[in-house]
Amino acid sequence: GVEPLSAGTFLLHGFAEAQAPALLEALGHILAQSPLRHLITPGGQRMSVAMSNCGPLGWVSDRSGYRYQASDPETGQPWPPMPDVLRDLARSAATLAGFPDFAPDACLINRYAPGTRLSLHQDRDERDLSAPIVSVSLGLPAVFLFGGLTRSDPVRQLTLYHGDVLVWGGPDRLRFHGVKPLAEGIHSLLGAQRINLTFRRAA
Ligand code: MD3
Ligand code: FE
Repeated sequence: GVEPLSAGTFLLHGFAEAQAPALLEALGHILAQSPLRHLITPGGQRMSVAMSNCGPLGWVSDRSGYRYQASDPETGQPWPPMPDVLRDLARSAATLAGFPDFAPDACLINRYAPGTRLSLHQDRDERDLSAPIVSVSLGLPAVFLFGGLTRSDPVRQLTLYHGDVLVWGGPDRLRFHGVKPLAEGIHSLLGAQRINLTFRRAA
């Protein structure tokens, strides 16, 4: 079912589970072209999450800032295309959550190994903040931090499991959020890691 967590946030528990093998097969091809890498923040820190992208635009960070761009800075080539199996999953989840017109042009791929964390942040590099973000969790469970519209607001914790899909939009689009350090474990399909896909309308 579609569980509303707040006015603009919907959890679709297990929605991606049946598709996981197909998603992982598609991801293998993407990551062979544009491998996972640890980006550098504008402040000079190496991110603990390893990232890549597919689709017309990809999110990158370096000493000069955060941005979306059409080419992979590691290869100089366009990001790999967004496979239909990924796009269709994101669109059907968005539709169930009340965003039938979602047309993602970027998919950020995040890889967490045990110990990897993502500190509290807002996603505000996208031009059109009226579009939702769709997030797909695969592999080991993670404790997700779900804050408010200012950094100091209280933070709720929510465990995201393999196959869970979250849709964020409307009044929740600019909430602060993050991920606690990933606990050790072995997942039957992914081994000792969690992969999160976030589908965005960047341009
Ligand atoms: C809430 N990723 O890639 S996904 C990110 O699990 C990111 O890898 C996390 O935060 C992860 O930027 C969390 C859930 C998520 C994504 C975007 C959001 C929650 C969000 C944007 C606004 C509010
Ligand atoms: Fe984020």
